[in-house]
Amino acid sequence: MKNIKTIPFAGFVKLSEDEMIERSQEFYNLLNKRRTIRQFSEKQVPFELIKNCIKTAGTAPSGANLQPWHFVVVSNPETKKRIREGAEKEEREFYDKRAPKEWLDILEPLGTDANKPFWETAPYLIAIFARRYELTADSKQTKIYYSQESVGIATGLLITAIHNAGLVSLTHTPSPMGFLNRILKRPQNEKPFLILVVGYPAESAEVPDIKRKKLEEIISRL
Ligand code: IYR
Repeated sequence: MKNIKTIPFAGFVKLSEDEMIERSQEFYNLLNKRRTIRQFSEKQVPFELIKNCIKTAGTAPSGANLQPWHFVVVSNPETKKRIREGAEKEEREFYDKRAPKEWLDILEPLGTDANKPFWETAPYLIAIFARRYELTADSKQTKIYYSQESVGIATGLLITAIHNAGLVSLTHTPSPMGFLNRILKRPQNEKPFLILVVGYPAESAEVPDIKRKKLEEIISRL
C-alpha cells in the first residue's frame, strides 16, 4: 500500500459462526419475501423513512469512491403527472412499435402494458441518476469509471432498505428516459438509471405467479 492517510477500521463486529449462519439465513428469509409490486395504495409514507433508505443506498461502494449517484424524490402530484405523461408516451411507442416480438413474448407472463396508474397513486417516485462524467472548469469532460455498476449497487441497497423498512417498490425503466432530465432539472452529465416507485401495496395487489431460479442454477463451486 502507498503511504496514504488512513484511520482505524472500527466498524467490524465479531460474531460467532453460529450467529453468522443464523443471521445470513434470517436475512435471506426477509429478502426472499420481496416482490416487485405494480399496484400501489395512496397511503402516505413519512419522508424520514425514504431519507433513511437513501442514506443506506449512499453507503454503496463505488468506482474510485466517486459516488456517482443522485436520487430525486418526487411526491408532488403535478410532477408525478408530468413523469407519467412522459413515461406513458415512451411506453406506448415501446408496446405498439419499438419492442421486437421476442421481447413482448418474454414480458407476457408479467402482464405489463403501457398504462400505468401507479405513477400517480404511489406516494414516491425516486428517480435515480448516474453521473457519467465530470465537467472541469475549462469545460473538458473527465470520465467516471464504473458509473453504471456503482449506481446499480446503490440501487440494490435502496431496494433492500425499502423492503426492510416494510414498504414495496417497483424498478421501472421506461426507455428512453431523457425526459426525466428535463422534468427533474438534472444536468446533462447525469443519465437516468431507473425510477423506483415506492409505497404500500394496494389492498388488492396481486403478483405474477413466477419463480426464482433454484440455488443450483445460480451457483457453482470449484
Ligand atoms: N418498460 C416496459 C416493458 C418492460 C420491460 C422489462 I425488461 C420488464 O421487466 C417489464 C416491463 C414496462 O415497464 O411496461
